[in-house]
Amino acid sequence: MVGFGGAGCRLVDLFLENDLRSGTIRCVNAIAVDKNAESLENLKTIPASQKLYFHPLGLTHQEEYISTVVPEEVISRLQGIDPGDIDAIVLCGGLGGGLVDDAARLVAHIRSAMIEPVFGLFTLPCTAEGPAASARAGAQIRSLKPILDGLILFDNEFWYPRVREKVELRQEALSTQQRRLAFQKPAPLPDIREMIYRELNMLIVRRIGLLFRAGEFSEKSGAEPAEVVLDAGEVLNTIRASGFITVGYAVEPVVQGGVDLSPRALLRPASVSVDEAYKKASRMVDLAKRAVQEENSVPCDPSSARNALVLIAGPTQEMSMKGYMTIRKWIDRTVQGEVRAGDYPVKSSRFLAVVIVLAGVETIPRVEALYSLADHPGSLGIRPPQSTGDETVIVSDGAGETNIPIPGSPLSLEKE
Ligand SMILES: Nc1nc2c(ncn2[C@@H]2O[C@H](COP(=O)(O)OP(=O)(O)OP(=O)(O)O)[C@@H](O)[C@H]2O)c(=O)[nH]1
Ligand SMILES: [Mg+2]
Repeated sequence: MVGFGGAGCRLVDLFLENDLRSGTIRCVNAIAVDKNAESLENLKTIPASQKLYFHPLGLTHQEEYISTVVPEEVISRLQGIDPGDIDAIVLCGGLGGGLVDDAARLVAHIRSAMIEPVFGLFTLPCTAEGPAASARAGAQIRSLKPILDGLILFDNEFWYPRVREKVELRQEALSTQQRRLAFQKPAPLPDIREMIYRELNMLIVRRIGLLFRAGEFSEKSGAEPAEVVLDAGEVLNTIRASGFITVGYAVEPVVQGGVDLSPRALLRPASVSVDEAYKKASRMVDLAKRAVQEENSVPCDPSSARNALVLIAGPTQEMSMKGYMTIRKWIDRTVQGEVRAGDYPVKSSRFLAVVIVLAGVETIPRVEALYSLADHPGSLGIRPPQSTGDETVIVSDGAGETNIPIPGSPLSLEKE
């Protein structure tokens, strides 16, 4: 994974942290690219050798940002990884931010140097960040979508209100606790913006990290065997369709141990266990519906998707074959192309999760709104792009001079 800018770097750092914590098999290699030294410094998990700092040129406004990122440096890090270990390269970033333009530029370089598929994982900005950020995001999607093997989107705007409520409650609880311990010097409360970003990032990592691991586990031994195996190749083939990729994820706690061996349970008539089987099946179906309809990374109409991938994760005894078949049938009828499905048994888990990836989604209402801002910048007081994207600037990076193109879509607002 290659993170660009504040959002992208925080995301890949969390992906790596999650990967290191989740067991013995490593699925993620992370590289962070930024022009903000402090932001890079704050990353906790990515080793210093994988943090690439590119000096900004000292310009103040977003629209004047001129890239100094040297693609060859990123590529040499990627080429340092054993090629057999790379299933795909995933570029991460926050749409609307400056560094995403560098991600787009890097793709062409990767294509000429490497053969692995290149995916994007990008966040959509909140409306409150202003029309300029939205317009920039729209223009960036337009430039990224055609050059990637797949573009996974996560809508900050959709998830922000839910996360904010949770974070505010936690903040409130913390300050109440501090008031109670009034005799102690209060520790500074964590920054609410940072907490919200961290929560949003956790939502992203939980969804997508599971997919990475499902593919890896079935290939390499050591895990509980899956009933229906998904491998990394299958995951990639399904999501490698033109159009966008969304990832729905719903989770529910389950009773650990699963089987109830109490005397009362053993004396129960057989119809009770039929009832339990029904409950397990309908719990899985409900989770699947929630994943698509309420907890998708970006809301969209599932029938506009080309392919889909269904993954059930959790303790095997909490899964239901009937539930699995029902979900499969529903998704089969909903999408137009291929559906792949599998399970990822995690014996020790206290949760059952359903992940539904929709790929090749052609229209997403939120993206259409961003496009229309990018296409009609004049109506919002946004200056139209002044650069054709073909211009270059010569930058000296110590090792010599590099010819660097000026970002292609420098939309700017008179007043942000
Ligand atoms: N989910 C999530 N979104 C973020 C995070 N940080 C920023 N964003 C979003 O991403 C957009 C781009 O922000 P950054 O990634 O900080 O921007 P940048 O690429 O570093 O570019 P500059 O603005 O030039 O510093 C913001 O407008 C937010 O919408 C994060 O940690 N998580
Ligand atoms: Mg930044």
